[in-house]
Amino acid sequence: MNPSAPQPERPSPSRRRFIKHGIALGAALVAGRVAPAHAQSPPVPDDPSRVVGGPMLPYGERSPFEGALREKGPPSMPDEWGGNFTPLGEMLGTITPSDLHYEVCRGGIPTIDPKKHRLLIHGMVDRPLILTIDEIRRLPSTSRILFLECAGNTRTEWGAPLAPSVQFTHGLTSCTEWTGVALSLLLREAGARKNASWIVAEGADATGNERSIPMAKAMDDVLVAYGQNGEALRPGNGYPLRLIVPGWEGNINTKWLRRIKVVDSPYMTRMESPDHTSLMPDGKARQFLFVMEAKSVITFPSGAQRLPGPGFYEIKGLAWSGRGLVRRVEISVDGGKTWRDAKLQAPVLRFAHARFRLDWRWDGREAVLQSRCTDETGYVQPTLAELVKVRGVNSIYHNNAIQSWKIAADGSVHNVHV
Ligand SMILES: Nc1nc2c(c(=O)[nH]1)N[C@H]1C(S)=C(S)[C@@H](COP(=O)(O)O)O[C@H]1N2
Ligand SMILES: [Mo]
Repeated sequence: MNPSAPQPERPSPSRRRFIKHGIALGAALVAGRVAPAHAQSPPVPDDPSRVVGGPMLPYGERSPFEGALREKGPPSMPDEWGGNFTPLGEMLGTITPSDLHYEVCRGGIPTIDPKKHRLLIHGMVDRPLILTIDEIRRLPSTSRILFLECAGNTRTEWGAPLAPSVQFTHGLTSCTEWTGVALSLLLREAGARKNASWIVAEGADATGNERSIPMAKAMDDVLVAYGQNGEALRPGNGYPLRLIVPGWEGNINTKWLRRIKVVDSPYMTRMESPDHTSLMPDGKARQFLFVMEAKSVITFPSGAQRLPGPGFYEIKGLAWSGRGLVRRVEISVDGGKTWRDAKLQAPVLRFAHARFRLDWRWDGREAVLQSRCTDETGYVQPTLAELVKVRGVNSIYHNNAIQSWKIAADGSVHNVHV
């Protein structure tokens, strides 16, 4: 379109949308009026089109103006709670860039030469296998976009609100495309025996991170992954080989995978006894929780962010379920009294982060924002009070409660429990 030509009177599709929703686009531009396109001239002083730019790089880097970083957590969070949290408040779509994927590396990040690395499959099998990375990559492979979530995600929030931002309340989940070989193919190749009912996976790092996995899941959709977002796994995420167990707690996704033993009972390893058990109010502990239940969180506006003033905002967030599809996300701006359906961005994928959005006009008064997710099984994300009623406050793991963000009159956003 010729920018100097008179603009047609008909409103643009986006303008029509705002009118339909009763929100004038002008209200969104809280910083002041913007001249129509035909009255603007290109900014001159910094115009990068007038100077020769830098070189093209063999391996890219982001703009020096971008600064989103993983972080290990504020001083209010004990160090041993571990983890390098994804800055969820700064993530834009559904895919987490590999370099910002959260990390939990309990024994540090090992340096593994893929030429020397082997995967051993043994135990109750007819043909024990020792495979190189090259041999695994030669096998029929598949790619899937899947979320990963540490069972300890949101563990700060059982009592008083502890974490200041969505990075630290929810940043132990990320979503990337994983590429690998179906574990079922390797188990068939090894000739896993009929009476074998579990496998035990072991990593090559200092912790080993041994975990028992029921054979039914191992034969269903587990991946032995070597790829992440189109290239090899990042070292912190398991290079050169890891398990990806769709929808199940992060810990069972053994990184730096070196051994799979086919067995007939769970091995009660340290990581599944006592760790990754949840202490219930009656003094008993739940074990082998596995599935990450439906959960959602508003990433904008969220804790530690600030709204510059009243006006239009798009509420944005992420929802996921370890039981498959997210069906519905509702949003409340009055602390849970009334709810409106958010738009779910297509395509919504099984076991992946779904991006939800809702147009909103902030009137400048105090507001409490919440999101509530329903998955394909009909399960509805609980309030914290509902969760605590059943689980008490000593569960540590698997806190999927509704998160509340309070917007103060000055536009500052705070983590609150209502
Ligand atoms: N070998 C090994 N596997 C491991 C871990 C580990 O420390 N060592 N951490 C586990 C935990 S607790 C989680 S939440 C996930 C995290 O995967 P990520 O670091 O790729 O996000 O890996 C799991 N697999
Ligand atoms: Mo974890």
